[in-house]
Amino acid sequence: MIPLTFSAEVTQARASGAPIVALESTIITHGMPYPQNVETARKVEAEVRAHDAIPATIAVLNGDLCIGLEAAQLDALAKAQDVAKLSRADIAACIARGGTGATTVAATMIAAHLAGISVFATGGIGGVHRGAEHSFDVSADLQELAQTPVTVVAAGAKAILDLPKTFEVLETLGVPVIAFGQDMLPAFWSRASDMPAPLRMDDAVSIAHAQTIRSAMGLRGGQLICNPIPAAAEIPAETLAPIITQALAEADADGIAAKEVTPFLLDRIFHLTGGRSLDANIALVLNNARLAAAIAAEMPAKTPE
Ligand code: PSU
Ligand code: MN
Repeated sequence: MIPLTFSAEVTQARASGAPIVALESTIITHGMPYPQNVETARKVEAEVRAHDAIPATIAVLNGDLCIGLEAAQLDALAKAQDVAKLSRADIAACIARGGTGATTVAATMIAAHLAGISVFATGGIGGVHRGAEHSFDVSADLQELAQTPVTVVAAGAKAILDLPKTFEVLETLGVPVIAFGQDMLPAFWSRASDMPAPLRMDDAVSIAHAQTIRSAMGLRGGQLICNPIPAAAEIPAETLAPIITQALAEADADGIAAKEVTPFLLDRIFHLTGGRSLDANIALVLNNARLAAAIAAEMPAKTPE
């Protein structure tokens, strides 16, 4: 196995057996503008600590696969320009050339699993893009959920994606999609959607237990927990629909493709909502961090692989 670089607090947590929550870094470098990105990353880490777990923000820095970043490393990553966006396909090449890159949901799951961490909090996962029947643009995050045993806490997927197709693919891949505390799937910026959740759970113990049984049965892969945004922070779907339509049209007109699509759309929606989408995004990530800390506390202690 390649050597992993642990932050001081993650090293300590591993030694004492304290619960650890993995956090991704693409949300910092490609998902939010500076300085809100670094402020949010710090707040999310603090939220995990406040709920009795240790945060492990994951990134590749100068060829080191870092499990947990020191404060100065987090600051530098948030300010850096042209950081690579790493998924399953390119994380090893980045490490091999001594490069620096931020990890997507897929790459963060891979690194978390290598480090023996089984719970991961983020905002939204990648999925099936609208028009995927022509572009074939389907995020590698979906396949990763099918093969790497990490429970991912998200607020669903964003309506920039084709949500029904995203959930169809997850069903095909055999990924448990679990709504937390409600019968409907949440839709990122809104608590409700018109899609019933395939599964529902109401407490962290059940979620941790389900992952444990899955692994004990030899079923590969993780689980996707869809945690609704707090009511006070939600944006109605009607408000966002025309903005998403406009952002998608701009992406099309500008010929945006492949891994640039998601960051482009997130940036356009941030500007078109006058920053409101970002406030909601921050609130839901913090909410996901809290739930992930509670799930991590219920997971059986794991021997790092
Ligand atoms: N969705 C969001 N915010 C994000 C992302 C997705 O609401 O920051 C990021 C995550 O890191 C996710 C990645 O894993 O984008 C998906 O990119 P792609 O669609 O290129 O696979
Ligand atoms: Mn893509």
